[in-house]
Amino acid sequence: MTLARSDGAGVVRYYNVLVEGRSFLDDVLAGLAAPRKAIPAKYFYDWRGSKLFEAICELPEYYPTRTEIAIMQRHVDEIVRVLGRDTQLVEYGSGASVKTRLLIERARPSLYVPIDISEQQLRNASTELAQLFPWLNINAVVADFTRPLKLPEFVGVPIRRKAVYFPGSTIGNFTPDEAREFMKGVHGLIGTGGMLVIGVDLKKDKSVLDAAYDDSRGVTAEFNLNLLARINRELGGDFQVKRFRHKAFYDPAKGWVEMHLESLYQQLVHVAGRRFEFMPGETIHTEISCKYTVTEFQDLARGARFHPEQVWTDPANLFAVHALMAV
Ligand code: AVI
Repeated sequence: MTLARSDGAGVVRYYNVLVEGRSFLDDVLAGLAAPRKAIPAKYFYDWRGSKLFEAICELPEYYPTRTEIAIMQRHVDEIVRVLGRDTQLVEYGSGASVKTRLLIERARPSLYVPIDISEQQLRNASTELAQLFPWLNINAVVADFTRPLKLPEFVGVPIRRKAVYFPGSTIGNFTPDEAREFMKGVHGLIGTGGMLVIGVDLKKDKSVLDAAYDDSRGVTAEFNLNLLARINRELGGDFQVKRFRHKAFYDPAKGWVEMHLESLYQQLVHVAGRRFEFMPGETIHTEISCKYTVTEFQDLARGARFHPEQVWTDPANLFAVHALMAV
């Protein structure tokens, strides 16, 4: 555990509970060797990928971010009423976002625990929050929340209830089965009586979803293709990025958006001394983004022993924020 304080700001305690598991290299080599090539979406977020994702959130076609913010702004007092006071508020994601600030300002948690895999992002966001809210106790945890997680024991603050805030519809980047398992993990973390406030993108017209994931300015394409550039930078790969194209579409039967990187030619690529062949039209599957109706998500939550307490949506029914209680 390390401590940091900057002038006029609160103290931030940092913990690192990253467990050595499969590395970026392991996952890329295994993913490219598979009969249907795939690389986990969590590897989008190097420094450049995170900047591109911020740019996606500002795009006219990418409605989720601004819609979720509007829901939070309109309903924050009701959300805080459901959460209660003196909570230990855990956030999946390093969160110095508008949504997080709003929730912290109104809920005034006894302890705020942001969790992120990127230590740099966690430090930047926590420093910013400590300056904004000098009264706030921050225990920041470096961890991979896509894997089972056990938090360190935090001491010295009165906690009436544990709550998790998981905004951004990041839950959609898991398959429904993975999402249920993940939520069981959250249940274990907060215990019976704990609350989960989670942003979930709603099912909607295919044309809206196709545009949201294949925007006219090509920012999402750049975000997806940056994965190949990252492999070149960090793993000594020799992808010729221009020989691939971004492909994204909503599959109504599956209820999710799929993103792929499609090879435009027959070509050979090397990563860390291994050789991979691509046929024209062959793809690397890079992401799914599941969309749920309110009832579908509530059913999924029940499967992880969560009781739906309340749900807030926007007038156009684009996005939902669910409050769920662990039972
Ligand atoms: C982070 N996640 C919720 C985004 C999504 O909408 O699934 C990632 C993203 N991929 C393309 N655009 C945005």
